[in-house]
Amino acid sequence: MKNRLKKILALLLFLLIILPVINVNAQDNQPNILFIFVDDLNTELNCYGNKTVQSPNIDKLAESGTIFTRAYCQWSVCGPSRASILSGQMPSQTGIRNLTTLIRDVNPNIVTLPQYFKNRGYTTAAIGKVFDPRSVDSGHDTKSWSIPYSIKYKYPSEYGSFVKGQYRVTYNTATEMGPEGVGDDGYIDGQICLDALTKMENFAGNSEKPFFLAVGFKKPHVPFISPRKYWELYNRDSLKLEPFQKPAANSPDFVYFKPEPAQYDDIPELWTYDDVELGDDILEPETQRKLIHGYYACISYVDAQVGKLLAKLEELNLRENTIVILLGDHGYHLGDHNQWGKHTQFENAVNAPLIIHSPGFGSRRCTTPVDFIDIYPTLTQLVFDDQPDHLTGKNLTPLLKGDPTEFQPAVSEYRAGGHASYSFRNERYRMTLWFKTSNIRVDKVSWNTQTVFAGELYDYQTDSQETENLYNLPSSKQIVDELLKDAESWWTYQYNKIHSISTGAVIRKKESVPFQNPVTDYLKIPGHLGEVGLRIYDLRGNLVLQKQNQSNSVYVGNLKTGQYLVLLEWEKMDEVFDFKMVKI
Ligand SMILES: [Ca+2]
Repeated sequence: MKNRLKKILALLLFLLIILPVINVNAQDNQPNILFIFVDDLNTELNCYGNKTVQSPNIDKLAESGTIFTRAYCQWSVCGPSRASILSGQMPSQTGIRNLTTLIRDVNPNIVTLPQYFKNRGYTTAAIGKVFDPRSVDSGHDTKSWSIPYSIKYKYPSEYGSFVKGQYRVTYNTATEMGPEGVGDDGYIDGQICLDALTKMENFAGNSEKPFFLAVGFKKPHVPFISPRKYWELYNRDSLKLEPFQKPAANSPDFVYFKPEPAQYDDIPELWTYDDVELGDDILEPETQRKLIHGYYACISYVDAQVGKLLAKLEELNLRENTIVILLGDHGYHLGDHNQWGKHTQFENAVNAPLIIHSPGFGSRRCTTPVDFIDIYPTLTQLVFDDQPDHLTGKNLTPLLKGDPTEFQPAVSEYRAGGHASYSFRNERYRMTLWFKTSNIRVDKVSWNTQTVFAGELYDYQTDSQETENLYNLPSSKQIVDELLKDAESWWTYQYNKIHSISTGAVIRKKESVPFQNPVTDYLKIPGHLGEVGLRIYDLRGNLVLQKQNQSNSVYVGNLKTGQYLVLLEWEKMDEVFDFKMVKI
């Protein structure tokens, strides 16, 4: 009897050890994954309704799959958004809320989406910008890829001196139309595409393993430079400008961001962080049209590369066994609210394209708000019928099938002005909450409305341009209360889930800032910090100076003699440092 029990136990143990291995090596015609990331691509695509933009290849992909019109990133900046998408977790959970923290420094045991597929026998490879390189090791998160990452490209020698440094003729301009005769392969995205085509051919020739190929195109990220022929698709004079170019009425001023193209020599500095007030001016219409023209040309350039990838799938007879996903990493403002760039919680910064083509699922248009963290559990569901426990997103396969499904609002995080922010988007409204400090985060504290510092509410049914913040109006109370209930339910789910998941040792770097006291004309900031956000308040709590600073001293000579509170926030830190300054 004892022996029999031993044998059964041994068999069970054997099965426990062997079964996962068998499962891992299962080769029952699992689909390939082609994961296409497009940097800073917003929904200004033909298939999303902008009939001026020429995006025929992305449109064709959209026609063959599900196009999500309300898909939202979880943080409207490359690094945090990509880390969140590729780990299936909110930025507060990944620990990537800036552009300097390495994901495995704070989350060593994380299993990324490509790593999940690699662990189950897939060949995984990344080309171009998949993770933000500032969030991962030099191998582009080495653990994620079965094929080592490389970014060395050879540009055609006949392009001559043009191909140097930035692959452009002029230096530090926001836009550039390529010279005559320079083709797609004269720019990085053309090279990325060629690399992808070669890899696809290699994968097809070695067909015993399915592949997960992530291709990250770098345009339409600034600067807007692309081959000439894509510029020639557009008539600049007829390009439409954003109709609403002011801050929303009753919105806090810290929710806006310095326009991104202002870093280039050909774009005037209309507003800076030196003023507390927002810039009153908007860019000249010709400058706006130049930027929009450049952005559209870059979209068409990337679209052409997407077309080559899809044509290669057809040619290799892989189309019917490959799930194709195309997405932006966040949206992009093209002048609305006098914003050019991302870094906000407004619709145009957090809404981005998401198209999923899964063979056999047909084609449809989905208006349900979804999160980018839903992509990971959707892919694991589609391929392995699995919902890994460490993920906090939703499985979207019911939406791919067209089944009516009720979801909670989509949620985007952000941080500005020293305030953590969560924005909740349902089919009609967006409610954005700004909390008292940057430490009020879903991974740290349980839900408490007492910690809300400021709120925004936009009703897209009556105000698609977000011209007026309705949050504090008495007439909004009922809808705000309803949205707060949804927010509480989402927060509580996330908080409990994050606290039930063991993610291994979490290392958080801490540094201290010495006191600066007293100060005459210049306030010194420790130089090693890199870029810091600095805000100075008087003792009545009025903001008197705000600056985004890359040097180690800030001019405070214009401030009156007296005592001030200084808040310093820098990329490495999730916390804000505060100290007193006495101006003498
Ligand atoms: Ca980006």
